[in-house]
Amino acid sequence: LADNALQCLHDEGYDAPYNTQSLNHQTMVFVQGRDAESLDGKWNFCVDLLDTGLRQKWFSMLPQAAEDRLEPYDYDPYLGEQVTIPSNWQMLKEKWYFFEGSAWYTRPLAVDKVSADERKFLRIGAAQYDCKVFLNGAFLGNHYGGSTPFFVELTDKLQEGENWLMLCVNNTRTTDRVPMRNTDWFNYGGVYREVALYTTPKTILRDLFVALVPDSAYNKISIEAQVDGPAVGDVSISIPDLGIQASITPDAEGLAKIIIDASPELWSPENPRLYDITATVGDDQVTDRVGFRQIEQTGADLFLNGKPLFLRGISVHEDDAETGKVTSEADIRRRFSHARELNCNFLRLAHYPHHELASQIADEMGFLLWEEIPVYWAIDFENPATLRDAENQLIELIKRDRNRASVVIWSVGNENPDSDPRLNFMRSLVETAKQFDPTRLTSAACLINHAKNKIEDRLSDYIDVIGINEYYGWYEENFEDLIEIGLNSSPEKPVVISETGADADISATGPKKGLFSEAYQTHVYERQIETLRTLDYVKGISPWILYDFRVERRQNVFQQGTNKKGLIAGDKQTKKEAFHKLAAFYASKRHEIE
Ligand code: GCB
Repeated sequence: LADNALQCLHDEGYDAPYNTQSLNHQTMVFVQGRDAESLDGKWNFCVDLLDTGLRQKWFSMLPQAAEDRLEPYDYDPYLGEQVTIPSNWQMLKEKWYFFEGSAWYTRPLAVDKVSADERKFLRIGAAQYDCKVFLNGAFLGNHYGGSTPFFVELTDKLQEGENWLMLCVNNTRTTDRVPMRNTDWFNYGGVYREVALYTTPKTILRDLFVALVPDSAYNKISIEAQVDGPAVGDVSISIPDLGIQASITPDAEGLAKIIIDASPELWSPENPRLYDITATVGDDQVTDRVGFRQIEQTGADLFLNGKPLFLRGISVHEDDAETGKVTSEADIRRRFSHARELNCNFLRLAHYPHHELASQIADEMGFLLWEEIPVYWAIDFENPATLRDAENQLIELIKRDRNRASVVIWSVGNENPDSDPRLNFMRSLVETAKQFDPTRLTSAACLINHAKNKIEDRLSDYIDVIGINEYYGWYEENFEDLIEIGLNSSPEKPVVISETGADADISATGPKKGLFSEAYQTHVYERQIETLRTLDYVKGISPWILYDFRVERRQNVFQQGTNKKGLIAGDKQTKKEAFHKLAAFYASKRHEIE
């Protein structure tokens, strides 16, 4: 015992060697069109509140029969309980519901043959929040950020026969993370998106970015492919439906770039036309389905393919009463079909990167998307490590989704209190977004100056679309103030009301009138719609929110752990009256525009 206590004292920096943020956007690999071996399914599992695993180095233990084991350690990664990946541990056992800390996942990985001509990449779809990866006892790297995919190259590290993979995932909220300690969504933990192993040739296409060249009169396509590995000649690109067959020679850094004349049929919500594209280098090949369209902001107007655009939106979280943050194609399709019933052309995927299937399905069905990173409320704006983390999450999101025509806005933050450090932080994110993707617009949920009753936020000078979350009729009582804000503000850029709404508990015990009643929520929507109709610089709205969602902080008798601002209850079926009000408003808006 004494030894143990001493060891703790000595080891207060026990996790320092592993906290590297070494698995970041630079390790990403383009995966569209690649075959993969799924590593989903059963993994051994143990929660580890005190980080004993890092102190005792559980990852260094070899598989052994219990009676032969010499280490008197507090866990044996090869024995005991199993859980399924993807999952959030909160949804698996009641006793893990509020667990915040590290948890360990272990599984074998059988390799038939290690080939000198191949590379192997592990891809983890998302793990909340940081994830340390170990293979056969060796630490391979750490990833920060709970909603973007990351990769670990396992080439040269896998042995023939049995290998053991271990992941240590930690969801502790801290002030320096993105998001920080305080949010209005549930702090799920675990590996909650798919895990897979990719086998590739030695030389790969690490990245592929395809887009219509902005302002090109819709007749130029730009293609950028990043080759990684020994030179094997040109990159060939084929887009059969456009008659494109091109060959590009990579530069010394492996970057192959070309601008090609082409006049594709433009992608839009009314005509979500996608083109198959294939890129090949040596023995490596990737494919994608890409739409071509142009999103622009001029003055206070938005244009899609040159036509004025009004965003008829709805905000959504990734949350499910049964599965937590784990989602599925069926869940995502249900969400889009509800959005269609609402007559939407736009969804705000709040407040973090959603599952990649969302933008793929939006491409196919014809929805416009706002995608976002969790720079939410008062994060640690003065901390360079926090900025690095936010930037990395933004780049990983952009690299994952920048071939998706549906995505028109990258949002870099939500309701961040005004200060110089915040402005510098957010400006830097906007610059990063433009650097990695000059073809889309940037936004953020900005601030209202309540003293002046005016839309006023220094950040609006740097972004293309001014998002505003306003809760007149809910947090702010007086609707007249919204009218005054409308009159006092003359923004030079388009405004999107990125949130507005009110809670409604429609259960049997919900109130029949006043706050939290369905009638009151309907009233708020009616007043909002009436007022917003008169503000001509408002170029879209995405009310809060499609479905009721789970969150720790909401504990009054009507909420009971749920934010009830949904237009549909948490069962994802029962519509509230306000749903129909919004659907009718959007139907009228659609006809006004077309
Ligand atoms: C907001 C936040 C959102 C909350 C919402 C609310 O302004 O952006 O995350 O859930 O208000 O319900 O208070």
